[in-house]
Amino acid sequence: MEKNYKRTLVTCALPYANGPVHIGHLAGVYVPADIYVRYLRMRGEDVLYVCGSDEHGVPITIKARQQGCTPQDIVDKYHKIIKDSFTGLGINFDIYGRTSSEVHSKNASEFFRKLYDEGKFITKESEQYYDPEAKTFLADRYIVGTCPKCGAEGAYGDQCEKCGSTLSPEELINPKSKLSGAEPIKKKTSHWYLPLDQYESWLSEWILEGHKEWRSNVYGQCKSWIDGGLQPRAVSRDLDWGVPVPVEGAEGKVLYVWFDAPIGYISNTQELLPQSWERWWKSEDTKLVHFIGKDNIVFHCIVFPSMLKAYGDGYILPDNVPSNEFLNLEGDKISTSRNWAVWAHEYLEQFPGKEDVMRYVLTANAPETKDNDFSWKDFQTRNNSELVAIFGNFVNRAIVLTHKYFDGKVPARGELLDVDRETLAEIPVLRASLEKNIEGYHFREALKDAMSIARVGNKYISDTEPWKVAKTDMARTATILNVCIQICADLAIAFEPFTPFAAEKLRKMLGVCICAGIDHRKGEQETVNTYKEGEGAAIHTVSAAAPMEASSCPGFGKCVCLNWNMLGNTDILSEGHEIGAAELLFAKIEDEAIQAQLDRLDAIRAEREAAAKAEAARQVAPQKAECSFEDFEKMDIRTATVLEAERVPKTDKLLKLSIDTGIDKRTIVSGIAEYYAPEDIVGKQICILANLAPRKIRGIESKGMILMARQGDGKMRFITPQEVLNNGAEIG
Ligand code: B3M
Ligand code: ZN
Repeated sequence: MEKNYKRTLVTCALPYANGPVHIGHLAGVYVPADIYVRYLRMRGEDVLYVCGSDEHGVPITIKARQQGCTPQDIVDKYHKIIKDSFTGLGINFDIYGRTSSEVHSKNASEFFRKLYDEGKFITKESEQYYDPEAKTFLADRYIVGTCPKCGAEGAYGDQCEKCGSTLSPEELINPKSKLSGAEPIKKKTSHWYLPLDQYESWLSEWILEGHKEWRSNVYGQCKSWIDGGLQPRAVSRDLDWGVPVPVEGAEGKVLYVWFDAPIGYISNTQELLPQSWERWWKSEDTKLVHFIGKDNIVFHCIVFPSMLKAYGDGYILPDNVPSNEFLNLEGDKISTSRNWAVWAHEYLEQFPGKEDVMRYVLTANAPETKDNDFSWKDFQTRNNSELVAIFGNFVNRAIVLTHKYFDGKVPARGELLDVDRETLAEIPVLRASLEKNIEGYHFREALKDAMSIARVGNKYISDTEPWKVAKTDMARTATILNVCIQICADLAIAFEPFTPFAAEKLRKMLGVCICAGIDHRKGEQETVNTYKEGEGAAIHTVSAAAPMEASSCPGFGKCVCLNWNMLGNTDILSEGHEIGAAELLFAKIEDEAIQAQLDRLDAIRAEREAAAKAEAARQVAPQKAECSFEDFEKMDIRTATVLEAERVPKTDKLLKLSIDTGIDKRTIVSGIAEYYAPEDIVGKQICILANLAPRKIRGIESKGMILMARQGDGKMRFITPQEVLNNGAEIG
């Protein structure tokens, strides 16, 4: 049932501060969330937008160890990189907090303590791996060994990165502690568990009955968890990095990262709004929406809600949990450890001024219903033939012509013809569709609607040809350009959620701004996207680095303030309104820029393939079953010399060799063409198995076998006596 909410709290999954964010993160979580928030803000709704770094968890401690620094150093470094990436892309949270903060530590601690005091946890003793040398329990990630599935070395206790199998430490062959190299032993330890089984029927009713409208991937995962039967889940760990378990006798134990991280949403809200945070978390009038990646579904739909339910005290539950599938890169899974990614901070450096292009492409290609692929060619095409050729081109023509014929003032509109009326009538229809799509979390479709407005404009100006009409009929030209300018204003509104930098540029060109609750004309100044208690949603001009001052608003004094409700009005800008100079909204992306990216990825791929080959070369086949001396003696192995060699026609692998065996001269066909060229082996002394039963290979009788040494990667070499001997010398 649609509820009437008064405000919306939007959270984005807290990125782990153990590495930068990449396009997969952006497409999955942050870009869609930002579209949603910007849209609501333009509607003048009360929105709070919360995110922050997730600074606990084992991967951070491992990274610190690898780099010889402290976990705090790691999170400090990546917190800044991630935060700056978001800002650079126009993703301006009201707060971007940290789970290593004081506020959070206190809050998460209290949260645990209340559940503990009220007996909401059970304790269980279990056997965990322990490093007897380092004298510490080992998280699964700290145990490495041989993968039982694919035989790769260095598989982790929870996963083999080589073959992707999920593992448990028990399955590893030859498990070793990553800390000391010692063989881990099992040791008893006790932990607190949240008995999820007790929340099963409540969850089932709330989600499976009550939220059938959730995306099918989210609903489906919840259903399979609940149908599979929920188990108690440990909420503490033996680790020295995290929020300490606030209970006597819990030395060396911290809260499990997935227990403390979602509480981080609450802590960050508290940090921003110490007085009024509860309004956002404990009021039925608040709509809570969690934007997350698909690997986070169970934590946000099952675990965190159960924690909140256990806590009581009026905490609200999410109204929706939009979650995307994964984005691939050039046909391959994005992987941090394999460096197969486009990193947000690098993109911002390499493509300055193109923040919107990435936002646009990631939305147009969003993996909303299935995994999707990002390719640089597609990126270029979408920029050049959509943003530049449709949106940018239309706006440029409209504004340039308005300057050329009407001195940069919105011309008077005369009588409307059918084509004008029909064109203008399309906008409200697209607006309705756009709204429905954004509100239903279908951002790809919503973007298509926005782009359709630009297509409508582009078609209109091409069909009506004001540059030709101007030669004969200025009044008609005025009407056409008036309509065009209205459509430009529509675009400035409709694209604000998707391409905020271009929308801002367009607003400047049109001499307008956007306001939601703040009136520039009174000279009020508002810092961008900083939520002020009691004042409604913040505004607009987007760049947090340079918040716009009222007096620098191009419309200051005679301001036209756009808001969402004006989208599709036929008179957004009235006759005589002065517009600014034309500027290009988007620039073409040339082949060289794309090629540079493809080259970078090719280099990474080549490096990876070389490493995989080297690894394969190191693999040694296990020893064969025992054979008797008599078995061995049956084999007649001799030295021999290659007299002639030629390729066997129509084959890639076979060489036909003529051999002097000392006993006779004979022909042997051998599969070594990949490793030796015929001209290089004539005259070489080798070893052969002389008494192998003759076989016909490709119609050639082959008598005997050339003995070769073969590596794990397939590379082969002759076996040659250390000094040249007579042919026919026996080996054994
Ligand atoms: N840091 C996992 C992730 O980035 C995690 C999200 C926490 S949200 C409370 O996939
Ligand atoms: Zn494996």
